[in-house]
Amino acid sequence: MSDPFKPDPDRLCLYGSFDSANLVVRFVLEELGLDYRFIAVDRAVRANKTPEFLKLNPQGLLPVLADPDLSEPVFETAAIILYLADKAQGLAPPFTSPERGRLLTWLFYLSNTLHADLRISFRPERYVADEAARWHLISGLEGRLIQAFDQLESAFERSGGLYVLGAEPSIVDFYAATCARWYQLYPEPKAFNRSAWPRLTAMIAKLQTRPAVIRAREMEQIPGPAFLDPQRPAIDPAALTGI
Ligand SMILES: N[C@@H](CCC(=O)N[C@@H](CS)C(=O)NCC(=O)O)C(=O)O
Repeated sequence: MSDPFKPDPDRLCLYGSFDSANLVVRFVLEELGLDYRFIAVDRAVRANKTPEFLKLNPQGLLPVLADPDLSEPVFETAAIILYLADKAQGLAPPFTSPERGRLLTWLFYLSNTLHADLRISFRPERYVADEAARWHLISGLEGRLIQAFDQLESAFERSGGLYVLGAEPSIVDFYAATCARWYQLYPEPKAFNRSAWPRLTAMIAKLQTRPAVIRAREMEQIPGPAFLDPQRPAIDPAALTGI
């Protein structure tokens, strides 16, 4: 049988399922104007746990990016978006820039802290079997998520511009905005505290009007605004066979 996840020999391939972490990568690909193929991985039938997919990412997680220029696929959202920014020379200051440290700090903060805690809040049963104990985990996490947005807000305060690095958006802004999206939607709807996080609110409100963001969210079957008062995707199952 042919391998449904075989990478293209001459094109970037993004593997994902709608509104999963691949959404961040999609925003970045669209914003950078890179040509790529989206390969849908149907999590409902655990396609991400098949031997073919595990060859791409042994964790069985999305997203994965395959690039014919690389010896193996890249996984981990932060690694992929940093790779793309460097490849296309956009959305991240170069290695020699004084701003590079700031970009790395907040990129790794998002990946290791905010995104990691959000993932636990989405699927607490994977971490704690006991239901009563799970409640304690969830309420502890809620405090940590609020602290993470507080930290981000202070980074935006210090930036002197709308975005974390100042006047122009970077991969960090796309990642932070998508975390804000997921926070409001999963595991159940909740409000984004606009008065506690006014700079973040202004940033995500502006970012969601960018043509690349609108294109990407439409491709991911997401109606309405991407980041502020977002909606869950209206998934067309036919779209899961690949785009
Ligand atoms: N640290 C990983 C997390 C990726 C992740 O959690 N992906 C989710 C989708 S948002 C996934 O593939 N879940 C499938 C599963 O848990 O089986 C990254 O940043 O790429």
